[in-house]
Amino acid sequence: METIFAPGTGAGRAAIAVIRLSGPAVQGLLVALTGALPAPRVARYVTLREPGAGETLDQGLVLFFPSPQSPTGEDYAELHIHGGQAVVNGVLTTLARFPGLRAAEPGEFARRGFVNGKLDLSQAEGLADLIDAETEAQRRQALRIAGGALRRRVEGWRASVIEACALVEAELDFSDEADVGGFDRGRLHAVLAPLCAELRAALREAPASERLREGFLVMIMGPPNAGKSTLLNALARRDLAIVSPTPGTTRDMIEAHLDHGGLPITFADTAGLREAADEIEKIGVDRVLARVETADLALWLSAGGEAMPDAVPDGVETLKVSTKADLSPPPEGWLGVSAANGAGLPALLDEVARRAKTRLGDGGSALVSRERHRRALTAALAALEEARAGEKDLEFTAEDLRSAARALGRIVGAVDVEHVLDAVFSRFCIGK
Ligand SMILES: Nc1nc2c(ncn2[C@@H]2O[C@H](COP(=O)(O)OP(=O)(O)OP(=O)(O)O)[C@@H](O)[C@H]2O)c(=O)[nH]1
Ligand SMILES: [Mg+2]
Repeated sequence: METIFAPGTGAGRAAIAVIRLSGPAVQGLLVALTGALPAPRVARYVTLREPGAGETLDQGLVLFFPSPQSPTGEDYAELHIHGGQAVVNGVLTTLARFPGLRAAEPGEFARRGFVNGKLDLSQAEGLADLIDAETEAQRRQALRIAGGALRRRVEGWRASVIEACALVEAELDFSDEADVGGFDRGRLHAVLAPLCAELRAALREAPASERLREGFLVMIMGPPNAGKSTLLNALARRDLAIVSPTPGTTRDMIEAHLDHGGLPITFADTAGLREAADEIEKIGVDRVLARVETADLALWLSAGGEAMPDAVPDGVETLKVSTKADLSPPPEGWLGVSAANGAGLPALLDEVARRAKTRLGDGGSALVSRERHRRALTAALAALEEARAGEKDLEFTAEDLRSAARALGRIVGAVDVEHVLDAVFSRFCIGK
């Protein structure tokens, strides 16, 4: 096993940087760098010297966690050094020259922790989300999952499936063929019915939790010159999009990510909808129409009460917003806003937030926050429903139950396999 190292802190100017190390060469390296092996789990202030040459690299704290009580389960150390780019580079260069050491791949520390049973796959994913969390509700959800909330539920479900499987397999093992028809399906049903209900309930919450990870997407749409870009800038309180009296100014989608009361809301400014004047504008308009299908809400902006064109797909939730309220009052049924004097903006934000909250929840009870989890749960539920229906021979029922257990095992990484692990851990940042 090679020993890996990577900065655990981000690049750029900072007071301190933390370099993480994990693997069998850690002890030898610490002696070579600092002159002695520090006591486990006690911070020690040391001078780091280049092994051999003896040149001083930096002074800082060193922490040593012997295997197996470490984040990776291996011998593990952290060097807390000065955060200057040259200091960090100097230490990294020295580490790379040390025999048996190499730079870590993205997610490799977490992966070693997973392999050594320090955390399961769902917790590793929760940790990755925690690092990416931008708002309070996202943080709450990620922390629950990193803390093992999903793992505990999935393990409970898996235990019930295995119990049901044992019932069926005992029947298959100990009865002769003729008796099998007499198997008491009632007991099986008693285990499976509540289990299916729980899986169904967890799946019902999945769309909200997945949306919370990704954010609530609001498309700002309308005819050219309606004031879409001006509204985006006013909401973001920054000059993100170009504003001009020329119709057809915006072509690309421009997004602003807002944290509104802990909810992640993305507003996207778009090209004005009309018969496009040129090829580039047409591409812009096509993109809007394609993207709006995945949006949670469309704001239809117009200064003169123009209706939404038929080209906009049905089924998209919309809110009619009358712009430039400083110039003329909104028509009946429209929410009036003025980016010029700020009128109506708080009401608009409140209305968007109200809808976002309904759609996203607050992360407090969420479990199934990823498509990977949702697919596995859906597969498990389908297999359990088959088993519960009891229309097939017991051999098939046993196979259905085994396949449900496998599907659940995939969520926590108890079964399967390298390609899932590669996919999950490669999306982590380096040093995680
Ligand atoms: N009086 C007034 N003028 C506004 C308001 N909002 C936007 N405008 C003006 O309307 C014009 C068009 O604004 P934009 O925000 O560029 O409009 P748009 O909908 O993004 O236009 P396209 O990108 O061309 O589709 C600009 O001259 C803005 O200054 C408002 O609330 N009040
Ligand atoms: Mg614009």
